Amino acid sequence: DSVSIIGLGYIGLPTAAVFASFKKKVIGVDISQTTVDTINRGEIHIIEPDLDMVVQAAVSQGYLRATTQPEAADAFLIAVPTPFKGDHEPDLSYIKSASKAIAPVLKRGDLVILESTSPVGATEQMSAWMAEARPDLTFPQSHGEASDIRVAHCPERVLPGHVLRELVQNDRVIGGMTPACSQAAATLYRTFVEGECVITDARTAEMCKLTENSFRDVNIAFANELSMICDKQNVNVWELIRLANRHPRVSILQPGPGVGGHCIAVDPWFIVSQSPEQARLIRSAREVNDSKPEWVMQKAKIAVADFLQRYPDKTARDVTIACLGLAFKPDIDDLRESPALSITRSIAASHPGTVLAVEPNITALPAKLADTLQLTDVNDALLRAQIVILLVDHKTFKAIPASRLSEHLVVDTRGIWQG
Ligand code: SAJ
Repeated sequence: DSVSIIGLGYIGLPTAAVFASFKKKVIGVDISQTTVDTINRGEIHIIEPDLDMVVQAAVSQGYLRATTQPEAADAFLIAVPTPFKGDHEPDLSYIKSASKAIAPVLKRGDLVILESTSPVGATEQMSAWMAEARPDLTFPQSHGEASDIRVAHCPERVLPGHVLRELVQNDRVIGGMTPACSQAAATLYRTFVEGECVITDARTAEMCKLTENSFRDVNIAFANELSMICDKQNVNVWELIRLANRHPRVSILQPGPGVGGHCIAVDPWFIVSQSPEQARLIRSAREVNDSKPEWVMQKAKIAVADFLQRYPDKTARDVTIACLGLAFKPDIDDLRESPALSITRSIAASHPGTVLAVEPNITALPAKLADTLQLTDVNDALLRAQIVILLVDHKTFKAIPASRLSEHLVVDTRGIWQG
Protein backbone atom coordinates (compact mmCIF):
# COMPACT_ATOMS: atom_id res chain seq x y z
CA ASP A 1 0.00 0.00 0.00
CA SER A 2 1.12 3.57 -0.52
CA VAL A 3 0.89 6.53 1.82
CA SER A 4 0.91 10.14 0.77
CA ILE A 5 1.99 12.80 3.23
CA ILE A 6 0.75 16.30 2.44
CA GLY A 7 3.02 18.95 3.96
CA LEU A 8 6.68 18.01 4.41
CA GLY A 9 7.52 20.17 7.40
CA TYR A 10 8.49 19.43 10.97
CA ILE A 11 5.87 16.71 11.32
CA GLY A 12 5.20 15.56 7.77
CA LEU A 13 8.80 14.90 6.79
CA PRO A 14 9.77 12.80 9.83
CA THR A 15 6.48 10.89 9.50
CA ALA A 16 7.11 10.28 5.80
CA ALA A 17 10.66 9.14 6.52
CA VAL A 18 9.58 6.76 9.28
CA PHE A 19 6.84 5.17 7.13
CA ALA A 20 9.43 4.78 4.37
CA SER A 21 11.93 3.20 6.73
CA PHE A 22 9.25 0.58 7.46
CA LYS A 23 9.18 -0.06 3.73
CA LYS A 24 5.92 1.68 2.91
CA LYS A 25 5.87 3.39 -0.44
CA VAL A 26 5.63 7.07 0.50
CA ILE A 27 4.72 9.97 -1.75
CA GLY A 28 5.54 13.25 -0.04
CA VAL A 29 3.70 16.31 -1.30
CA ASP A 30 4.66 19.91 -0.64
CA ILE A 31 3.79 23.18 -2.34
CA SER A 32 7.43 24.29 -2.19
CA GLN A 33 9.50 23.16 -5.17
CA THR A 34 12.69 23.82 -3.21
CA THR A 35 11.55 21.55 -0.39
CA VAL A 36 10.62 18.84 -2.88
CA ASP A 37 13.97 19.11 -4.69
CA THR A 38 15.91 19.05 -1.42
CA ILE A 39 14.15 15.89 -0.25
CA ASN A 40 14.53 14.17 -3.62
CA ARG A 41 18.29 14.76 -3.31
CA GLY A 42 18.10 12.88 0.01
CA GLU A 43 18.63 16.06 2.00
CA ILE A 44 16.48 17.91 4.52
CA HIS A 45 15.39 21.53 4.94
CA ILE A 46 14.49 21.44 8.65
CA ILE A 47 16.40 20.92 11.86
CA GLU A 48 15.87 17.62 13.65
CA PRO A 49 18.52 15.24 15.00
CA ASP A 50 19.15 12.13 12.84
CA LEU A 51 16.39 13.00 10.38
CA ASP A 52 18.95 13.59 7.62
CA MET A 53 20.15 9.97 7.79
CA VAL A 54 16.64 8.52 7.76
CA VAL A 55 15.55 10.68 4.81
CA GLN A 56 18.75 9.94 2.91
CA ALA A 57 18.22 6.18 3.35
CA ALA A 58 14.49 6.37 2.50
CA VAL A 59 15.13 8.29 -0.71
CA SER A 60 18.12 6.28 -1.87
CA GLN A 61 16.29 2.99 -1.29
CA GLY A 62 13.37 4.29 -3.33
CA TYR A 63 10.70 4.25 -0.61
CA LEU A 64 10.31 8.03 -0.35
CA ARG A 65 9.72 10.40 -3.23
CA ALA A 66 8.56 14.02 -3.09
CA THR A 67 6.43 15.96 -5.55
CA THR A 68 4.41 19.16 -5.72
CA GLN A 69 1.45 17.41 -7.37
CA PRO A 70 -0.73 15.02 -5.33
CA GLU A 71 -0.89 11.50 -6.74
CA ALA A 72 -3.17 8.54 -6.06
CA ALA A 73 -2.37 6.66 -2.83
CA ASP A 74 -4.24 4.42 -0.39
CA ALA A 75 -3.87 6.73 2.58
CA PHE A 76 -3.31 10.48 2.86
CA LEU A 77 -1.89 12.19 5.92
CA ILE A 78 -2.35 15.94 6.07
CA ALA A 79 0.34 17.66 8.12
CA VAL A 80 0.10 21.32 7.14
CA PRO A 81 0.34 24.36 9.41
CA THR A 82 -2.67 25.69 11.32
CA PRO A 83 -1.54 29.15 12.38
CA PHE A 84 -3.87 31.76 13.81
CA LYS A 85 -5.00 34.93 12.12
CA GLY A 86 -6.44 38.22 13.35
CA ASP A 87 -7.59 37.99 16.93
CA HIS A 88 -6.17 34.49 17.51
CA GLU A 89 -8.72 32.83 15.21
CA PRO A 90 -7.50 29.49 13.82
CA ASP A 91 -6.60 29.72 10.14
CA LEU A 92 -7.70 26.53 8.35
CA SER A 93 -6.77 27.74 4.88
CA TYR A 94 -3.84 25.30 4.56
CA ILE A 95 -6.10 22.39 5.50
CA LYS A 96 -8.64 23.61 2.99
CA SER A 97 -6.14 23.81 0.15
CA ALA A 98 -4.58 20.45 1.07
CA SER A 99 -7.97 18.70 1.09
CA LYS A 100 -8.97 20.36 -2.19
CA ALA A 101 -5.60 19.34 -3.68
CA ILE A 102 -5.98 15.64 -2.85
CA ALA A 103 -9.71 15.44 -3.68
CA PRO A 104 -9.17 14.82 -7.42
CA VAL A 105 -6.95 11.75 -6.80
CA LEU A 106 -9.14 10.14 -4.10
CA LYS A 107 -10.66 6.77 -4.89
CA ARG A 108 -13.06 4.43 -3.14
CA GLY A 109 -11.58 2.85 0.00
CA ASP A 110 -9.01 5.60 0.65
CA LEU A 111 -8.23 6.86 4.12
CA VAL A 112 -7.61 10.57 4.84
CA ILE A 113 -6.04 11.52 8.16
CA LEU A 114 -5.70 15.05 9.50
CA GLU A 115 -2.57 15.32 11.66
CA SER A 116 -2.39 19.10 11.91
CA THR A 117 -3.35 20.54 15.29
CA SER A 118 -6.88 21.78 14.75
CA PRO A 119 -9.83 23.40 16.47
CA VAL A 120 -12.76 21.15 17.32
CA GLY A 121 -14.78 20.40 14.20
CA ALA A 122 -11.90 20.83 11.71
CA THR A 123 -11.91 17.16 10.67
CA GLU A 124 -15.62 17.29 9.80
CA GLN A 125 -14.96 20.53 7.93
CA MET A 126 -12.09 18.93 6.00
CA SER A 127 -14.33 16.03 5.08
CA ALA A 128 -17.01 18.48 3.90
CA TRP A 129 -14.46 20.27 1.68
CA MET A 130 -13.48 16.96 0.08
CA ALA A 131 -17.14 15.97 -0.38
CA GLU A 132 -17.79 19.27 -2.12
CA ALA A 133 -14.97 18.59 -4.57
CA ARG A 134 -15.94 14.94 -5.15
CA PRO A 135 -19.73 14.55 -5.39
CA ASP A 136 -19.15 11.12 -6.99
CA LEU A 137 -17.71 9.70 -3.73
CA THR A 138 -19.41 9.30 -0.36
CA PHE A 139 -17.96 10.61 2.92
CA PRO A 140 -18.59 9.71 6.60
CA GLN A 141 -20.64 12.82 7.47
CA SER A 142 -23.41 11.67 5.14
CA HIS A 143 -22.84 7.92 4.76
CA GLY A 144 -21.30 6.86 8.08
CA GLU A 145 -19.68 3.42 8.04
CA ALA A 146 -20.81 2.85 4.46
CA SER A 147 -18.83 5.79 3.08
CA ASP A 148 -16.32 5.36 0.26
CA ILE A 149 -13.70 7.47 2.04
CA ARG A 150 -12.58 7.05 5.64
CA VAL A 151 -11.62 10.16 7.59
CA ALA A 152 -9.84 10.52 10.94
CA HIS A 153 -7.94 12.98 13.10
CA CYS A 154 -4.69 11.73 14.65
CA PRO A 155 -2.85 14.67 16.16
CA GLU A 156 0.92 14.58 16.26
CA ARG A 157 2.42 14.94 19.75
CA VAL A 158 6.14 14.65 19.17
CA LEU A 159 8.66 16.82 20.98
CA PRO A 160 10.94 18.82 18.66
CA GLY A 161 14.47 17.50 19.14
CA HIS A 162 13.18 13.99 19.87
CA VAL A 163 10.79 13.57 16.98
CA LEU A 164 12.08 10.27 15.58
CA ARG A 165 12.01 8.56 18.95
CA GLU A 166 8.66 9.99 20.03
CA LEU A 167 6.99 9.18 16.70
CA VAL A 168 7.66 5.53 17.36
CA GLN A 169 7.28 5.38 21.13
CA ASN A 170 4.43 7.74 22.01
CA ASP A 171 0.85 6.56 22.30
CA ARG A 172 -1.39 7.88 19.52
CA VAL A 173 -4.88 9.27 19.94
CA ILE A 174 -6.92 8.18 16.93
CA GLY A 175 -10.21 9.96 16.34
CA GLY A 176 -12.13 8.55 13.40
CA MET A 177 -15.34 10.10 12.10
CA THR A 178 -16.74 6.55 12.51
CA PRO A 179 -15.37 3.47 14.32
CA ALA A 180 -14.29 1.96 10.99
CA CYS A 181 -12.38 5.15 10.17
CA SER A 182 -10.58 4.84 13.53
CA GLN A 183 -9.74 1.18 12.89
CA ALA A 184 -8.32 1.96 9.45
CA ALA A 185 -6.16 4.76 10.86
CA ALA A 186 -4.96 2.64 13.80
CA THR A 187 -3.93 -0.14 11.42
CA LEU A 188 -1.89 2.34 9.39
CA TYR A 189 -0.10 3.83 12.42
CA ARG A 190 0.67 0.39 13.81
CA THR A 191 3.12 0.10 10.91
CA PHE A 192 5.63 1.88 13.11
CA VAL A 193 4.00 3.05 16.37
CA GLU A 194 5.17 1.00 19.34
CA GLY A 195 3.00 2.98 21.77
CA GLU A 196 -0.70 2.26 22.08
CA CYS A 197 -3.12 3.53 19.42
CA VAL A 198 -6.04 4.68 21.54
CA ILE A 199 -9.33 5.11 19.75
CA THR A 200 -11.86 7.91 20.19
CA ASP A 201 -13.93 10.18 17.95
CA ALA A 202 -12.58 13.04 15.85
CA ARG A 203 -13.82 15.88 18.05
CA THR A 204 -12.34 14.37 21.20
CA ALA A 205 -9.03 13.81 19.42
CA GLU A 206 -8.98 17.44 18.30
CA MET A 207 -9.73 18.67 21.81
CA CYS A 208 -7.20 16.24 23.28
CA LYS A 209 -4.28 17.74 21.41
CA LEU A 210 -5.32 21.29 22.32
CA THR A 211 -5.72 20.19 25.92
CA GLU A 212 -2.23 18.70 26.15
CA ASN A 213 -0.55 21.89 25.01
CA SER A 214 -2.86 24.10 27.06
CA PHE A 215 -2.09 22.02 30.13
CA ARG A 216 1.59 22.68 29.60
CA ASP A 217 1.03 26.36 28.88
CA VAL A 218 -1.04 26.84 32.03
CA ASN A 219 1.59 25.07 34.11
CA ILE A 220 4.43 27.12 32.64
CA ALA A 221 2.36 30.28 33.23
CA PHE A 222 2.02 29.27 36.88
CA ALA A 223 5.82 29.03 37.13
CA ASN A 224 6.29 32.32 35.27
CA GLU A 225 3.78 34.11 37.46
CA LEU A 226 5.51 32.75 40.56
CA SER A 227 8.85 34.05 39.29
CA MET A 228 7.45 37.57 38.99
CA ILE A 229 5.77 37.38 42.43
CA CYS A 230 8.96 36.04 44.03
CA ASP A 231 11.05 38.73 42.41
CA LYS A 232 8.87 41.32 44.10
CA GLN A 233 8.94 39.48 47.40
CA ASN A 234 12.68 38.95 47.26
CA VAL A 235 12.33 35.16 47.35
CA ASN A 236 14.48 32.90 45.19
CA VAL A 237 11.88 31.27 42.94
CA TRP A 238 14.13 28.37 41.94
CA GLU A 239 14.72 27.35 45.53
CA LEU A 240 11.03 27.92 46.26
CA ILE A 241 9.96 25.57 43.44
CA ARG A 242 12.45 22.92 44.52
CA LEU A 243 11.07 23.04 48.03
CA ALA A 244 7.40 23.07 46.97
CA ASN A 245 8.06 20.13 44.65
CA ARG A 246 9.10 18.09 47.68
CA HIS A 247 5.37 17.84 48.37
CA PRO A 248 4.16 14.50 46.98
CA ARG A 249 1.35 16.10 44.95
CA VAL A 250 3.09 19.27 43.74
CA SER A 251 5.11 19.37 40.53
CA ILE A 252 5.77 22.92 39.36
CA LEU A 253 7.49 23.53 36.02
CA GLN A 254 10.35 25.95 35.47
CA PRO A 255 9.99 29.69 34.83
CA GLY A 256 11.73 31.09 31.79
CA PRO A 257 11.79 34.14 29.52
CA GLY A 258 8.43 33.19 27.94
CA VAL A 259 7.00 30.35 25.89
CA GLY A 260 8.29 29.70 22.40
CA GLY A 261 7.82 27.20 19.59
CA HIS A 262 4.78 26.96 17.35
CA CYS A 263 2.58 24.78 19.43
CA ILE A 264 2.25 25.73 23.06
CA ALA A 265 1.98 29.46 22.34
CA VAL A 266 -0.64 28.86 19.62
CA ASP A 267 -2.89 25.91 20.42
CA PRO A 268 -4.48 27.27 23.62
CA TRP A 269 -5.85 30.18 21.55
CA PHE A 270 -7.89 27.67 19.52
CA ILE A 271 -9.72 26.74 22.70
CA VAL A 272 -10.07 30.38 23.72
CA SER A 273 -11.42 31.45 20.34
CA GLN A 274 -14.03 28.66 20.33
CA SER A 275 -15.07 29.11 23.97
CA PRO A 276 -14.14 32.66 24.98
CA GLU A 277 -16.54 32.77 27.92
CA GLN A 278 -15.39 29.54 29.49
CA ALA A 279 -11.66 29.51 28.72
CA ARG A 280 -10.69 32.13 31.29
CA LEU A 281 -7.74 30.36 32.87
CA ILE A 282 -6.36 29.23 29.53
CA ARG A 283 -6.52 32.79 28.20
CA SER A 284 -4.84 34.23 31.31
CA ALA A 285 -2.07 31.68 31.05
CA ARG A 286 -1.38 32.78 27.48
CA GLU A 287 -1.32 36.40 28.59
CA VAL A 288 1.04 35.68 31.49
CA ASN A 289 3.45 33.76 29.26
CA ASP A 290 3.28 36.35 26.51
CA SER A 291 4.06 39.12 28.99
CA LYS A 292 7.23 37.48 30.27
CA PRO A 293 9.61 38.72 27.51
CA GLU A 294 8.65 42.32 28.27
CA TRP A 295 9.31 41.69 31.97
CA VAL A 296 12.79 40.34 31.13
CA MET A 297 13.49 43.43 29.02
CA GLN A 298 12.61 45.61 31.97
CA LYS A 299 15.04 43.58 34.09
CA ALA A 300 17.74 44.24 31.51
CA LYS A 301 17.00 47.98 31.66
CA ILE A 302 17.18 47.91 35.46
CA ALA A 303 20.53 46.12 35.24
CA VAL A 304 21.89 48.89 32.99
CA ALA A 305 20.59 51.54 35.41
CA ASP A 306 22.20 49.71 38.35
CA PHE A 307 25.48 49.56 36.49
CA LEU A 308 25.39 53.29 35.73
CA GLN A 309 24.65 54.04 39.35
CA ARG A 310 27.74 52.07 40.34
CA TYR A 311 29.88 53.77 37.71
CA PRO A 312 28.56 57.33 37.40
CA ASP A 313 31.32 58.33 34.95
CA LYS A 314 29.94 55.84 32.38
CA THR A 315 27.01 56.22 29.99
CA ALA A 316 24.68 53.56 28.59
CA ARG A 317 26.75 53.66 25.41
CA ASP A 318 29.70 52.22 27.37
CA VAL A 319 27.67 49.25 28.60
CA THR A 320 27.97 45.97 26.73
CA ILE A 321 25.17 43.46 27.19
CA ALA A 322 25.63 39.76 26.43
CA CYS A 323 22.44 37.79 25.66
CA LEU A 324 23.12 34.11 26.19
CA GLY A 325 20.92 31.86 24.06
CA LEU A 326 18.60 32.58 21.13
CA ALA A 327 16.89 29.22 20.61
CA PHE A 328 13.36 28.60 21.87
CA LYS A 329 14.52 25.92 24.28
CA PRO A 330 17.75 24.26 25.46
CA ASP A 331 20.18 22.37 23.27
CA ILE A 332 18.46 22.88 19.96
CA ASP A 333 19.22 25.33 17.17
CA ASP A 334 15.61 26.25 16.44
CA LEU A 335 15.10 30.00 16.65
CA ARG A 336 11.50 30.05 15.45
CA GLU A 337 9.04 31.87 17.73
CA SER A 338 11.75 32.13 20.34
CA PRO A 339 11.23 34.52 23.26
CA ALA A 340 15.03 34.58 23.71
CA LEU A 341 15.39 35.86 20.17
CA SER A 342 12.69 38.50 20.53
CA ILE A 343 14.16 39.72 23.83
CA THR A 344 17.64 39.93 22.32
CA ARG A 345 16.26 41.75 19.30
CA SER A 346 14.41 44.29 21.46
CA ILE A 347 17.43 44.88 23.68
CA ALA A 348 19.56 45.42 20.58
CA ALA A 349 17.00 47.87 19.22
CA SER A 350 16.82 49.98 22.38
CA HIS A 351 20.25 49.73 24.01
CA PRO A 352 22.71 52.38 22.81
CA GLY A 353 25.79 50.28 23.67
CA THR A 354 26.97 46.98 22.20
CA VAL A 355 24.76 43.90 22.36
CA LEU A 356 26.43 40.52 21.93
CA ALA A 357 24.43 37.39 21.17
CA VAL A 358 25.71 33.93 22.02
CA GLU A 359 24.06 30.89 20.48
CA PRO A 360 26.44 27.93 20.42
CA ASN A 361 24.06 25.88 18.27
CA ILE A 362 24.17 28.14 15.22
CA THR A 363 27.01 29.41 13.06
CA ALA A 364 25.45 32.60 11.70
CA LEU A 365 22.69 34.98 12.67
CA PRO A 366 19.54 35.14 10.54
CA ALA A 367 20.12 37.87 7.94
CA LYS A 368 17.65 40.37 9.43
CA LEU A 369 19.52 40.36 12.74
CA ALA A 370 23.06 40.57 11.51
CA ASP A 371 22.94 44.41 11.36
CA THR A 372 21.99 45.08 14.95
CA LEU A 373 23.65 42.17 16.73
CA GLN A 374 27.04 40.54 16.96
CA LEU A 375 27.18 36.78 17.31
CA THR A 376 30.10 35.62 19.40
CA ASP A 377 31.21 32.80 21.68
CA VAL A 378 30.67 32.60 25.43
CA ASN A 379 34.24 33.43 26.38
CA ASP A 380 34.38 36.55 24.28
CA ALA A 381 30.96 37.65 25.52
CA LEU A 382 31.92 37.23 29.17
CA LEU A 383 35.16 39.13 28.64
CA ARG A 384 33.48 42.07 26.90
CA ALA A 385 30.11 42.43 28.63
CA GLN A 386 29.30 44.03 31.96
CA ILE A 387 25.74 42.71 31.89
CA VAL A 388 24.78 39.11 31.16
CA ILE A 389 21.21 38.11 30.31
CA LEU A 390 20.82 34.32 30.41
CA LEU A 391 17.91 33.34 28.17
CA VAL A 392 18.33 29.66 27.35
CA ASP A 393 19.59 26.90 29.63
CA HIS A 394 21.95 25.36 27.07
CA LYS A 395 24.50 22.87 28.44
CA THR A 396 27.38 25.18 27.54
CA PHE A 397 25.98 27.94 29.73
CA LYS A 398 25.26 25.65 32.67
CA ALA A 399 28.95 24.74 32.63
CA ILE A 400 30.10 28.34 33.20
CA PRO A 401 31.65 28.46 36.70
CA ALA A 402 30.23 31.07 39.09
CA SER A 403 33.72 32.58 39.40
CA ARG A 404 33.50 33.73 35.76
CA LEU A 405 30.39 35.76 36.52
CA SER A 406 31.51 37.45 39.73
CA GLU A 407 32.18 40.76 37.95
CA HIS A 408 28.96 40.87 35.93
CA LEU A 409 25.46 42.05 36.60
CA VAL A 410 23.39 38.96 35.79
CA VAL A 411 19.74 38.48 34.79
CA ASP A 412 19.27 34.71 34.90
CA THR A 413 15.83 33.91 33.42
CA ARG A 414 16.35 30.15 33.74
CA GLY A 415 17.83 29.98 37.21
CA ILE A 416 20.88 28.02 36.11
CA TRP A 417 23.30 30.05 38.23
CA GLN A 418 21.11 31.50 40.96
CA GLY A 419 19.10 28.33 41.49
N1 SAJ B 1 9.21 25.94 28.90
C1 SAJ B 1 9.39 26.66 30.08
N2 SAJ B 1 9.39 25.99 31.27
C2 SAJ B 1 9.22 24.64 31.34
C3 SAJ B 1 9.02 23.91 30.15
C4 SAJ B 1 9.02 24.59 28.94
O1 SAJ B 1 9.57 27.89 30.06
O2 SAJ B 1 9.24 24.12 32.46
C5 SAJ B 1 9.21 26.64 27.61
C6 SAJ B 1 10.34 26.21 26.68
O3 SAJ B 1 11.52 26.89 26.98
C7 SAJ B 1 9.78 26.57 25.32
C8 SAJ B 1 8.29 26.32 25.50
O4 SAJ B 1 8.05 26.29 26.89
O5 SAJ B 1 9.99 27.94 25.03
C9 SAJ B 1 7.77 25.06 24.87
O6 SAJ B 1 8.69 23.99 25.03
P1 SAJ B 1 8.25 22.50 25.35
O7 SAJ B 1 9.49 21.69 25.44
O8 SAJ B 1 7.36 22.47 26.51
O9 SAJ B 1 7.34 22.08 24.13
P2 SAJ B 1 7.47 22.09 22.51
O10 SAJ B 1 6.81 23.34 22.00
O11 SAJ B 1 8.85 21.84 22.06
O12 SAJ B 1 6.57 20.80 22.13
C10 SAJ B 1 5.24 20.71 22.62
C11 SAJ B 1 5.04 19.32 23.27
N3 SAJ B 1 3.80 19.29 24.02
C12 SAJ B 1 3.74 18.90 25.32
O13 SAJ B 1 4.73 18.60 25.95
C13 SAJ B 1 2.38 18.87 25.95
C14 SAJ B 1 5.06 18.24 22.20
O14 SAJ B 1 4.77 16.97 22.77
C15 SAJ B 1 4.02 18.56 21.13
O15 SAJ B 1 4.02 17.58 20.09
C16 SAJ B 1 4.40 19.89 20.51
O16 SAJ B 1 4.33 20.89 21.53
C17 SAJ B 1 3.43 20.17 19.38
O17 SAJ B 1 3.84 20.02 18.23
O18 SAJ B 1 2.26 20.48 19.65
